[in-house]
Amino acid sequence: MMTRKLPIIAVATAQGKAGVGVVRISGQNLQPIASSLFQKKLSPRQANLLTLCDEHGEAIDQLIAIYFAGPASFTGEDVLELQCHGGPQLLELVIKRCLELGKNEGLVIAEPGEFTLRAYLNNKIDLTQAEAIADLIDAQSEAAVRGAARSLQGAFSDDINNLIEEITQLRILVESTLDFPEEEIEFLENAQARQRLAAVKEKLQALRAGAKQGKILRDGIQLVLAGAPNVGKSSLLNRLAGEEVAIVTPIAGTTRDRVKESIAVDGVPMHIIDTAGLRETSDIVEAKGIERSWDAIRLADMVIFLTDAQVGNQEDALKAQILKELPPKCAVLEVVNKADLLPESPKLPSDQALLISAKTGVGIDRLKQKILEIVGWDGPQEGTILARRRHLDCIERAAEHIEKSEQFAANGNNSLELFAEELSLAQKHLGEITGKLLPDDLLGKIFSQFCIGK
Ligand SMILES: Nc1nc2c(ncn2[C@@H]2O[C@H](COP(=O)(O)OP(=O)(O)OP(=O)(O)O)[C@@H](O)[C@H]2O)c(=O)[nH]1
Ligand SMILES: [Mg+2]
Repeated sequence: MMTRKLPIIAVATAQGKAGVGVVRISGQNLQPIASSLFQKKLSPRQANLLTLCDEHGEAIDQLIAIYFAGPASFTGEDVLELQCHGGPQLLELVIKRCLELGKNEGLVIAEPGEFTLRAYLNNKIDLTQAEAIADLIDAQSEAAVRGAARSLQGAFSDDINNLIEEITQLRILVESTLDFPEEEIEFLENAQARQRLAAVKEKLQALRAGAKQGKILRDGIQLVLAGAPNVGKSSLLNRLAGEEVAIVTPIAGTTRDRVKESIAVDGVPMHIIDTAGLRETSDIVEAKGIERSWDAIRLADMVIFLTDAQVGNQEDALKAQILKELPPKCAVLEVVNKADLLPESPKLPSDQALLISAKTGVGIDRLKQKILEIVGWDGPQEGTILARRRHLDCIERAAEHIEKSEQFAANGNNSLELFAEELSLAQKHLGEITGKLLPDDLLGKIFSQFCIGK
């Protein structure tokens, strides 16, 4: 997929019925295909009302065709956009007819993300912008849309490129000094190398903080509700979701399978998983469910350990067991439920613990805010950019090399080569974000996550 040059075709609009459905073709020279489709040469950037006919000359659809001559197009190649009527069967016929008429030119169905991949390979967009297109389409909240749109406009790439440029300047300085060992220190002092390095470090930290927020906004939080049977996990899920998604009964062991529901709090997606109550059981079905509870706990970003206020703090063994299974960096929040059943507030198991009632809704808003606080969400902010784990990893690796380079810079003589080397490694990791220095296999992985037609 990575290097094929054949013209490609796909439906660009969503599956299902709609007023309009767009079929898109991209290739190095599409005039021959356009001519066989419509028996005329299409002028670029003009809306042409045309009829596409089958092999017997019967109309398949009347449509609007727009020809974008490369490189002034989305992919950088020639692009032919057919705005058809939006029926799934009709669009399939249009595609079939185009494939027949484009056979000589080698027209094939596009792979997922192939249009965007071509835009990237033809330098129309960089990798963060390509990712932003996927994120913009997947965005589930207004904040996520705005964050992805900012990335697509190039805000994130600009920050990265500015930082790379500053590191490059510093590298040039250090590497040119290497040729004059006797003047090393003085030269670097005069050029304020250390101050410049400190400035780079500061910007990198700001970038990391921003990317962390962006990642929360994009990926959201995997929140697992865990605890003994009957404490009210399913009731809490229903309360958070605002609808009856899980079955609630007074019988312990009601929930067998995981129940998932996503909500947005403050624009942040929360993917909540209600699990089977944890206990020893001889029931085979329940035991399977409990196994799944543990699986969910092992993949969580945060676990809400729910207890029943009437039972008191008798769940220490279970809590210890959960703490043992948690993935690194996963937080646990202790929440005591059924507050409505007690005449006064009970003593909570810890300072962080919260008291709620899934039944009456008391404490639920506080709980939502607490979850956001624990994952480090600073609230919707001007300029937040949607970011991915991949970006954060690259930024963190770059930061490590900048820290090392700082140490070498402080050592002065004899360390300058290492100083330069660390700078170059930091630069390499930043370059991976925008895709300037990215291995092909990783590129394939990123684009294969797109759907067809993008
Ligand atoms: N009074 C009161 N009852 C509650 C509250 N939350 C849940 N309950 C009741 O407690 C019982 C168990 O609730 P569930 O939500 O099914 O508990 P669970 O933790 O999902 O139980 P399992 O699925 O068996 O593990 C039901 O009768 C609920 O109505 C609450 O805040 N107050
Ligand atoms: Mg339940």
